[in-house]
Amino acid sequence: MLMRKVPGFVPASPWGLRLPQKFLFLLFLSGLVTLCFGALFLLPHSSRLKRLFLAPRAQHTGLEVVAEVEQEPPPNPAPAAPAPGEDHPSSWADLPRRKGWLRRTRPTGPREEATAARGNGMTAPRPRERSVPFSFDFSAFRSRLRHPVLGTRPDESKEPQSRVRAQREKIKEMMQFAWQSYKHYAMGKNELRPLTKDGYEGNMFGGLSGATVIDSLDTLYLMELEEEFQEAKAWVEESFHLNVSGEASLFEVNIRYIGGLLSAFYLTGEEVFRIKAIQLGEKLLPAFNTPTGIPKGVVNFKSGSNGSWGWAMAGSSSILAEFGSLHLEFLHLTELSGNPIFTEKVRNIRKVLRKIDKPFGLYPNFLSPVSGNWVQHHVSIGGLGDSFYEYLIKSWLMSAKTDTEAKNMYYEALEAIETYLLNVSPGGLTYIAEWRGGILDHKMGHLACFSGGMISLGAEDAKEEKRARYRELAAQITKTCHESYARSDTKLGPEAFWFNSGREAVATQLSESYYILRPEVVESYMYLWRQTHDPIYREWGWEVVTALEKYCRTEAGFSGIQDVYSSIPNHDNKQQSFFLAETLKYLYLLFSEDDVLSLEDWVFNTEAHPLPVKHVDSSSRARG
Ligand code: DMJ
Repeated sequence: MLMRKVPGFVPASPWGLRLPQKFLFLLFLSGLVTLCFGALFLLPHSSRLKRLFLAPRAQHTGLEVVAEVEQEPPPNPAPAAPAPGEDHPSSWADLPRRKGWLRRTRPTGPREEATAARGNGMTAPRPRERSVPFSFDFSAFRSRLRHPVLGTRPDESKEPQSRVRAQREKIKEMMQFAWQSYKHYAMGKNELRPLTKDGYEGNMFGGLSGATVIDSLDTLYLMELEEEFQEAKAWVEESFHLNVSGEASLFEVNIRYIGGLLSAFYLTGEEVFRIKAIQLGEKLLPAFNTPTGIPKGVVNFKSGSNGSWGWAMAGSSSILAEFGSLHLEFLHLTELSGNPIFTEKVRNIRKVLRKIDKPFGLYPNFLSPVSGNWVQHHVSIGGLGDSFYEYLIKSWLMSAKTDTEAKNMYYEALEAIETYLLNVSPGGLTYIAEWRGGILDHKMGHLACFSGGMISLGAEDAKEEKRARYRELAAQITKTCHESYARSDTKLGPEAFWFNSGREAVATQLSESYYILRPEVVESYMYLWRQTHDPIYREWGWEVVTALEKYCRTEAGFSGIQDVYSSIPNHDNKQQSFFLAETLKYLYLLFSEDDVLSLEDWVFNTEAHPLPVKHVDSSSRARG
């Protein structure tokens, strides 16, 4: 309709509305718009609309680790309550809370990360918080190291071609061969099968792949195998996926994957390793959902449920060596993520173990995660118990000698072991037996041979009157383990050896006569060498190198053997990932200077992945 201009009338709008009508219409319109936008935020399931209307956040392919900062921290932020007996209040986990920080990790990438963050006890975002990227100050960390990571290397052109250098080069060549064989035939699989020339996944890793890649990273770095290191790193960047859905061993994933990634990060500062370690750490958290907080041994990556090994006391128990070997890695996960949850989990394990009655001061191997009671009184410093003791002394060392709770637990346990398990055979060999409710099994497993190194490592901080005793004990146990090698035809040691009926340090049945490329004996040689510089340890180490070359090297990699007492090797067709992580690394270090991965700066996790000591003193020289 055409509106004509009529005198005396207030002009109407082009649509023929008068001013009051126009005002009312605009009021109605703006109300409508407000209502629509409000609905975007208030109605459920509005996330799709939000994505349409709101500016997208930066896209990340991985997990962005964020710290949520309280803009107005409470006036007196309460310090974290120390665990009973804990007298190191400035431990790592306290730090975030003392500063009034609440931190969490926020998944922003693929579905795998979203799944990882669910059900792990992390707190929801709080109002008045903003997100900032959590960053770890890598250069400050490096400046606190007391020694260059790879030592003060002499000018090689001036260094004479020494025997020890040639020995080191030989071990490097073995690593290169082991890696290249794996890469050629099994890249991305967990382990290489050198006889069938293919890969093997196993059933311990919940569908994760590339155990050998992750386990090899730091050894390749240490040996300066630059090209091989880059191959391994590229695989982690491109092909190491965490969206897996199998059942995994908490222990194995922790020591191999998380340990390997943490070390790779601390050695290189490459973010990919830090991010993946944290993501994987989060995937393990459901294992701790038990009445006591003692984790179960198995975690289902898909459902987030947990379980115990069927063989562990009819599925009712968690295993000492498994739940007792998380402390080092979990403290570093907190350090690198800012998320205190990792430290809280392992601190709780400590608390349970501290409180519980220990028969004669000993720690049995099986504990119920439901009741928190021991399930059976089997004590061993070998399989099922071993790395629990190792992590006590290493927690003390890694804390720059502030974690006195760990120190006390370690020396108390060692006293009990000395009193009840230690024996000397009629032939004069010192060994640590196994204890079954008071009855001794006079045997040692290959796994127990790490204890020579551990006791040597801890000798210095023992009570004055015990130091010499522990040094001697470490040397004697290591000598016994050497005997188990020397008494075989291959000069490699069996899986278990006995001290019975006049036969000493030998396996008594074929089922215990195999050698699967394990590291524990050379591990002890390395620690004893660093402590004593007695050339015998290098001699013994070289015997192992020679035997490995002769009996375990095949056309396509190294393999375990089924009977160390047969000089015609029957290979088991498996190049274990710990051979690259541990055996070759410890051998290489045995023939290196003491300041290469110096024990003043690093502790090795139970898979030989170096983790840095938490130096608080920043006055030391900055080194790289
Ligand atoms: C490795 O995975 C670790 O050393 C673990 O603590 C025990 N078993 C193997 C090596 O033998």
